[in-house]
Amino acid sequence: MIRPFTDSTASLGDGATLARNLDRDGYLFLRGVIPREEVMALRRPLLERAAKAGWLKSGSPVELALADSSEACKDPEPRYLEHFRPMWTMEALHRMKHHPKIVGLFERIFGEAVLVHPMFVLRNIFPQTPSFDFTTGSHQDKIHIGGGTSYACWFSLGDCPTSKGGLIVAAGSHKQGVLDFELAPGAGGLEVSEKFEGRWVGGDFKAGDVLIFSDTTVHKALPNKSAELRQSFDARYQRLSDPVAEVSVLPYAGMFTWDEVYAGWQSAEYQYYWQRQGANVVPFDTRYYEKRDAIAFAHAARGDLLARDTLLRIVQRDKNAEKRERASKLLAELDRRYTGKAAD
Ligand SMILES: O=C(O)CCC(=O)C(=O)O
Repeated sequence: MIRPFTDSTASLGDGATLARNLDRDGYLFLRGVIPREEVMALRRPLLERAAKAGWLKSGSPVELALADSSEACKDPEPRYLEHFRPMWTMEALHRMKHHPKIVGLFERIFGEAVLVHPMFVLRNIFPQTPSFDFTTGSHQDKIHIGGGTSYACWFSLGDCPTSKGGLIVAAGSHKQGVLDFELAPGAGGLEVSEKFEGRWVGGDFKAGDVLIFSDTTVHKALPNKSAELRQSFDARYQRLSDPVAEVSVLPYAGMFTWDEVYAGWQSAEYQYYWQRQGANVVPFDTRYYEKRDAIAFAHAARGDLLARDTLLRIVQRDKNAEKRERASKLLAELDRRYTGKAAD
């Protein structure tokens, strides 16, 4: 059962209450933080890109975001990343991270200067079908983000009723540190072992509503049971005085350099801004990824397809050449076994 979010909108201007609620519950649900028209203005070019990628039903109005399920794909598949790439470099999307309403909110909560993580995620989640499911499993961001304590700001690019697969959180789950996890098929590829029955809270999002949660808050998505592509945005924020892991100041998944990202931008205001701010960049703590990868290698050795996305991530992103090669071989074996083809 999912209980409704505790709505903290009435305390939007009161940093002390927001900080107290965030510490108590591990999340804040806030209505109308970003003006609706600004979210909708950002949604339009992203949907146009999705249409160009063939992800939307041809002939249907772009603003309806009706997905073409025969084109369903997901991160980190190469055919997803090919179209994701020009989306992620969009200047307007990066500018949104710095929205004064979001940064102001964190300034009030922290009572000090905020670091906006340069790295953020744009999600394009196709509807769940019998042959496709990319529902994000329950996880904690700390594993992927490292560094000091950071907080996610998640919002949907457009309205997102629960049927369209919005995010839900396990209230109070942030107090137990990093929890044990297993591999999972959804975004992020992991799932915490504890079920948190009776602790889940959620609700419908209107464009402009945001969900804030800490890097140890367990959260997951609901399945996208609508006919639409669910596009959403999640960026991270922390105290400027806290350390930030290198992975959070690099572009998405090592896909490009910042100079490549910035190539078509009009303004330099949000380019390399964390360097001017003097962010305290530290190495990424790889211990959780080492554990994830060991689990994936064991699954792959048993011929379990669940390992595939993690193997792909290792091949695309791991710094260790030997590990990349091992993952690449196992990937090819899995693909031969299940499709009769080599990995794409
Ligand atoms: O949007 C999703 O499905 C996943 C989002 C998420 O896990 C996050 O923002 O950390």
